[in-house]
Order: sequence, then structure tokens, then C-alpha cells
Amino acid sequence: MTLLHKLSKLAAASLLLASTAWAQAPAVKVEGAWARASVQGQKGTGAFMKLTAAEPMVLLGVSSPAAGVSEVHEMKMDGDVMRMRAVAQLELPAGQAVELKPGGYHVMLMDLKAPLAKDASVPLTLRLRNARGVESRLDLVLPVAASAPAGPHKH
Ligand SMILES: [Cu+2]
Repeated sequence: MTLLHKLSKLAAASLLLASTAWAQAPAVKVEGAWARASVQGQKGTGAFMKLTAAEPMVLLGVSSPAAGVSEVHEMKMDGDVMRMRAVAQLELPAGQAVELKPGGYHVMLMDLKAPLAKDASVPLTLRLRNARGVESRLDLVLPVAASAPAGPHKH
């Protein structure tokens, strides 16, 4: 076997590894994630982010060690009253950004174990399912802020 042959075999092997790693990488891009700071005695707060799935995915749920209960909520006008309710799952169409933001969809962290201090961070895990029914988890660490941080992706 020539050296060149060996090298090309190695290159092929590493390409294969790279593509395998890519296939297992989370198929959802998360941008601008943050959680709203809470004060002593406040039981719940919101977390927000922009999710863009590379393939059709469904957000099945969320969890955080900082909260007793974590849910995906939707805010909707009911007559002239803004109400929020838990959604069982949230569709993430391929290539289309779904925004979780104040006044719309959001992650609700309830039964907080301690106030979320500004400039702290909070772990949040997204539970996802792709179109083939394969479930995956995406572990995030969200910065805690009083309002949406200005980021490079602001439009
Ligand atoms: Cu809510």
C-alpha cells in the first residue's frame, strides 16, 4: 500500500466520522435564549429563545432543575384579556424560525426553587422528536436577564 493510498483511506475515514457526528448533532438551532430574572416570593417566570429546526421537529417539553414545573406556554387574546395556557407540543417546521418571546410562546418556569438572579444562568433541557419519531434532548444554559439581551441576531 502506498503512503498516498493510506492517506486517502484516512481522509475517507475522518470524513465518515465527521458526517456521523453531524447526523447526531442537534437538528435545532437555538438563538438569543434568555430567562427573565425573578424576585423573592415570585413563583414563576418566563424563558425565551428562537428555535430553527433543520428538519421538521416537535418540541415535546422542557425541564429545568431550577423549577418544580416547566411548561411551554402560549399567550392568546381571549376577548380583550390576554391569557396563557400550556401547549402539549410545539411544531418546529424545517428551516422556519419559531420565536418564543414575551407576549407569544414562551417557556414557563413555575414553582421556582429560588429566585433567578440577574446575570446568573439557568439550565434548561428541550425534549424534541423528529419526523421519524426519534426523541432527543438539547441541554441549554440560559443567561438570566431583566429584559431581552441585545444580540447580533436582532432584527
Ligand atoms: Cu406562561
